[in-house]
Amino acid sequence: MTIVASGSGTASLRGLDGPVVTGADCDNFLRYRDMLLIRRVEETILDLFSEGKVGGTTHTCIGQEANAVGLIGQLQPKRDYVLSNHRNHGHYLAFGGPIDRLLAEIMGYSTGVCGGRGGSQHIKYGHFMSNGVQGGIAPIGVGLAFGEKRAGTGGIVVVCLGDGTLGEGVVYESLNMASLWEVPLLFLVENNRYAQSTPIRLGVKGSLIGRAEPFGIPATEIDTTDVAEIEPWAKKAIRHVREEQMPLWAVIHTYRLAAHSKGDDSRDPEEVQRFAERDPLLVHAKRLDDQRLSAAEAWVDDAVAAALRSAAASEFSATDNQPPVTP
Ligand SMILES: Cc1ncc(C[n+]2csc(CCOP(=O)(O)OP(=O)(O)O)c2C)c(N)n1
Ligand SMILES: [Mg+2]
Repeated sequence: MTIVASGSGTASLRGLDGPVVTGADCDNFLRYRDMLLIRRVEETILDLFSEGKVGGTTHTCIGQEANAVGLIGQLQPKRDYVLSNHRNHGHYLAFGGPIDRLLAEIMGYSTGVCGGRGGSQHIKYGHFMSNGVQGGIAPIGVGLAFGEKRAGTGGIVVVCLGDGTLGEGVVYESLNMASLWEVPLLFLVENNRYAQSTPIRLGVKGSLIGRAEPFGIPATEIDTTDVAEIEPWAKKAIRHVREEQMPLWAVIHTYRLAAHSKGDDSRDPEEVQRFAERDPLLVHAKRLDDQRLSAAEAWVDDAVAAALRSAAASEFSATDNQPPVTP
């Protein structure tokens, strides 16, 4: 295996300055590297939060990285669209968003992806958008997918929802319109079994996968944190939406290993520990030898440190009234 690492602050998982890896374990190496990068970026964000450098709040996807890499990582950033929610950093990074401009955004700098005005939850970069209002992105996704279908681009739209968002009526209005208009929209439901501090048994009644059936929308589900299982399942789901140009409801049963946002965790520590054994990084690391694991760690540390340097060097904050830097 050959690895060429780079320390550019503008690195992204879709960028040209990632490590060039050849050899039989290339795919496994890249999956691991990408998940590790998401983990380290979010740990950095939590550190920045503790240092008082983050305005507002932030939500990490620690424990759910396999969903971002396994599904969002299979999309085409120039053709497809991702509409994410409050827990969006992993989706953004897996879709190719630059690391430094995410960190700058979260710190309120004008060099952030939204000029420092969106913060952690409201991100726009290329074909990626996120919205902190639960379910707020679902109808936008329907309209976007309708437009793509009419334009004949072959692009698809992914709308990311949490289990706790299944109580929002707008999700069902969106399912109805998506089915009526036959749009290429993949509803990705990440069931991490909690909505803030409310366990799913107290917030969601009935079948998760069965919720699309009354609208005539096919559904698929997977219960795993293994990126090597999610990826082929996701490729099939994406292919279905792209080829049929029709909606699909796709549920991943997963677990959030960190707090809902920062420090607000009332879950049973024994339960968290049990799921920590299914940490996607631990699960996938078993497929790589020590040399490859160290190479991934080194590249990720380098990339995150460079991105942080680049973000921190930003001269202006949003309050300086600088125009946003557009992607
Ligand atoms: C319409 C609306 N109501 C309430 C909130 C506050 N809120 C933010 S995240 C969250 C829980 C969301 O749970 P879930 O959909 O399961 O996503 P997860 O946080 O588990 O990823 C709540 C209640 C919000 N952002 N939007
Ligand atoms: Mg949830």
